[in-house]
Amino acid sequence: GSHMDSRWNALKPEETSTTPLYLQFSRKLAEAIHAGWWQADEALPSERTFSEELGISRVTARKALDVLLEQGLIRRRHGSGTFITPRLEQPLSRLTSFTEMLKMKGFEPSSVWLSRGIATPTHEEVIKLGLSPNAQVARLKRQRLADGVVMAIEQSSLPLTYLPDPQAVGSSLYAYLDTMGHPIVRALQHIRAVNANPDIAAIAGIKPGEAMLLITRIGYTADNVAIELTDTWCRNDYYDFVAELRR
Ligand code: 16G
Repeated sequence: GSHMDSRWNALKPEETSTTPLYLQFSRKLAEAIHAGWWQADEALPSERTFSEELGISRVTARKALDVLLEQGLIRRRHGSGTFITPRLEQPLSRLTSFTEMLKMKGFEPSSVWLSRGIATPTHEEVIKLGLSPNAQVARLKRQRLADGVVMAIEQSSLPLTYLPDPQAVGSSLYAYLDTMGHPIVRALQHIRAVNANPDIAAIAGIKPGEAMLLITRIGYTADNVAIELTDTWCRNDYYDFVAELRR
């Protein structure tokens, strides 16, 4: 389209730069995506178009696109090209699990376990879960992925009495608690902005110090027992939290 014409120039690698061409191009393209040149789910120009318009080889174009695929900014779909990854719009007024939310939005959820086991609770866990002295917790830490891209890092703690076998949790904590007869039916959530510390940044695939939203959820059973304390570090480039307000 004509709006692209003026944009090709902005994507052209600089001849004087010593940075490899594919890196220059992938950085410029990432900036363009962040600047909103394309809509969510819109197809990017093809490798061939990039190569012809920018005077770079197809190998260079492909390598640059591979960098963005790796970062999750774009996705490849059914061999029909690359598309801008849409942001996940998560309603704030509904209680859902990651697995339920992602499926509802048409993403394929998955997790990578970083650790899960039995731990001595921190002071915060004792207070927020109302634990008795000497009580232990099941602690689960995982990467949460949408279509293979890390969206969030999550650490959950539950009283060991409610989750005696942390290893038994499958892909969904909420589904597991449902089957165990302790569904979470209500939750209290706090949301705040944080700068990713080096540990979280490394496993979230972002730079240390980058902005993230940290959501702390306390989940309650129907008997009003707090059995879940979860910290979710959400990548700010993938999440939009949405609430409808009325008056
Ligand atoms: C969501 C919840 C988290 C809960 C998890 C269960 C937010 C911010 N956090 O990620 O508190 O533990 O879902 O998901 O929404 P699962 O059933 O897929 O394991």
